[in-house]
Amino acid sequence: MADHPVSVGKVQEAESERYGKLRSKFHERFGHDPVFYARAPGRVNLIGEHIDYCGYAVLPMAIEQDIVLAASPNIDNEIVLINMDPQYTEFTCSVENFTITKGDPQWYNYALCGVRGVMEKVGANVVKGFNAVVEGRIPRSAGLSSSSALVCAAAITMAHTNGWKLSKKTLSELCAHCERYIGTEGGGMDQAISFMANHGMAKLIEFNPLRSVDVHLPQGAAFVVSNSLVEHNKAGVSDFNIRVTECRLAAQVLAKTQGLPWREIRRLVDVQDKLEVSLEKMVILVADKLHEEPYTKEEVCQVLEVTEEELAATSLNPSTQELTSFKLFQRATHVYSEANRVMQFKMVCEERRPDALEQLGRLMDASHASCRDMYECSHPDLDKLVKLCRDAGARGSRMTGAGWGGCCVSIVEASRVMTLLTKVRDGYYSPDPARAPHTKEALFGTQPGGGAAIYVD
Ligand code: ADP
Ligand code: NG1
Ligand code: MG
Repeated sequence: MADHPVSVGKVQEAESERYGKLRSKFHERFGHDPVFYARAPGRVNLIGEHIDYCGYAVLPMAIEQDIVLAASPNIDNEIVLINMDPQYTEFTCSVENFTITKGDPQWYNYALCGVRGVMEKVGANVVKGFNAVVEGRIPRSAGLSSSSALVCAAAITMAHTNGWKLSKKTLSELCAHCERYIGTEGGGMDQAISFMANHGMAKLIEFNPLRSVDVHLPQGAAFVVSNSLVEHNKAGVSDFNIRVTECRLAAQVLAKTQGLPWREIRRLVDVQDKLEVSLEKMVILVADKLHEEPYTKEEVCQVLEVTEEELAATSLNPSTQELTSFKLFQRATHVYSEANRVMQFKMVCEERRPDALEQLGRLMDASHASCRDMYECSHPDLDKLVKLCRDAGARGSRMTGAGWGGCCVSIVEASRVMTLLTKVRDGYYSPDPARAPHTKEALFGTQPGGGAAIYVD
């Protein structure tokens, strides 16, 4: 499946009203109907947070909410992007000559990342541009991957415009690579699930080489997403890249303590691969070799026997050059223990044990605690929401996505979804006039959805 190109099908009956509105908007702006629609879904990560960029497997599922581009090739060699949401201004550039400014998370830059990624992959000299109307239904900056959905939808728009047939695997890899042009050093989970998702199935996504395995969730399990409504724009602030850097330094310092050639080590998985020991042993090794006190830059340089200039070149990224303090023990403990929880989650799903929901819930709770305490990527409102979901009957609850705000995902018996939704609505949204109007988009039950596709009328 992963090696197939994205499917091309007819606009589905249930979607005809939404696509009809997109068609009208397109017609109004460009004077003719769109030729096709490119759709890419968001995702909810069930478990495996902040470990994809350390080389470890993650376990997300696609959600129904998506980004759709209504598009047609144009003859002006331009990319013209308009958005159904008036807060996003129209953007036009030449397809042959455009720049993406790092650290400038203007909405159209995400689309340009996808366009650039496909062009680089194909390396064609003559390319066609496109006109597009964009409509997104994924809550933004909330950990459900609206950014990657936009990158992926734009990438397949560019590929379809030019008749380039690329496999889902190639698209996943190139989109993971090109979304980094926005300045964040993400790991590739979001783009992979957006392309590789199948209806009704979560996926274990593994990296190097990229591959995905279906995970059948237990009968009667349902998932509820609730948005804390605290927005965290990942490309606009440096928390995310700071964590990526801390993980790289933790891997290099740990490698040095083990007499490994640390300059060859980029990710925490590299240390485990070289030592050939279990994840449990890696957690013990971290506790033994790294200290809880944050490392200063001087100490890291001392351990690695490098100057600050060398450290900047080998281990830091542009947004972390000025950092002076690094929590290596905490970040590495989170990553190795979280990677272990992902494998346990998959095993519980495969074993089909009668207490599967309870076990999965426990793993999700432990994941949240680790994100909150060791990785420090939660937010007080998100912690409140996670607790509320647990008290409202969830078997387990955790923050999902990059964090520092955004959504929480809960596992619950399908028969208890309504009760959970009601209690969370009454406890988190209704009492707060700023939250109440957003309840409908912020709080919803979800099932695993399908992956990116092209549609025609
Ligand atoms: P997440 O991927 O968790 O939703 P990010 O901070 O990575 O959060 O990306 C959010 C950014 O993606 C927004 O600030 C915006 O630039 C872009 N984006 C998301 N949805 C849309 C949309 N419907 N239209 C335009 N831009 C969007
Ligand atoms: P979100 O929450 O969608 O911004 C980010 C990264 C993922 C992963 C998660 C944390 C990108 C595009 N996405 O997702 O790769 O690291 O955080 O698990 O950078
Ligand atoms: Mg994102």
